[in-house]
Amino acid sequence: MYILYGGDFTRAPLVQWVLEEGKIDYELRKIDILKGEHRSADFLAINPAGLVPVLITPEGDALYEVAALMLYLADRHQLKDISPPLTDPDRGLFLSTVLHIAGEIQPEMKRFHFPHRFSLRAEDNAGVRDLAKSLVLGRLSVMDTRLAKRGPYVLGTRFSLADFYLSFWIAYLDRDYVCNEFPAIAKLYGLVRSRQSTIPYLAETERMAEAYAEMIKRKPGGVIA
Ligand SMILES: N[C@@H](CCC(=O)N[C@@H](CS)C(=O)NCC(=O)O)C(=O)O
Repeated sequence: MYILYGGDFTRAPLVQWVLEEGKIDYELRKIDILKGEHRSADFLAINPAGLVPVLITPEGDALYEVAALMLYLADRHQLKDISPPLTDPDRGLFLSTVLHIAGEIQPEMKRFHFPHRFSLRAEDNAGVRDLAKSLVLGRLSVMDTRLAKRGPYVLGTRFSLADFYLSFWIAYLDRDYVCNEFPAIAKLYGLVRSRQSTIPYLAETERMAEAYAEMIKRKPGGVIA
């Protein structure tokens, strides 16, 4: 049995969705990052990096990095419907996209949501946020061009967890703007949003994103220190 440490305003739903897709037994333990529970001694004993999500494997290893958790579960449980297996020709494009989201989009999303951590002066927060957003939009523009040629999903006609991963961050950025600017991404988002298994997750992510945007407006100096 797995244990997933997650909670509201985190990327843990990405892992939870993979667990559900695979009908894998797990227990969800909620960490309230708004209350700083990810910095409590109890949680730091589990993940000294103080980051959520964390997946405890049946063997007792504590794993983190959301992309690694999704790939690990998909490989270990052979979830071929959402992840091309090791020798599948689509594996390259799949990994390239998943790692691009992890390495190039997620860090900018961190700046977008926590601009105060990347600016020396409070008056620069808005600029850090805007710059992070424009860098993500640049990445999405490249993705949009590729999807327009070979879509509607990242792997053409084949849905995979890469599509859900991308949609999750679009929901957390500014989905109306993104969907207006980028028609191929809008099509992908619409398709993912209409899948039975992803509807509740994306609808909840949209609600979380809206709630977080409101909190940032009220606390521009940082929702979480
Ligand atoms: N690279 C890590 C980053 C994890 C991460 O930043 N998680 C957020 C929640 S989505 C977090 O723990 N934030 C608390 C903080 O940064 O203080 C991953 O992708 O899993």
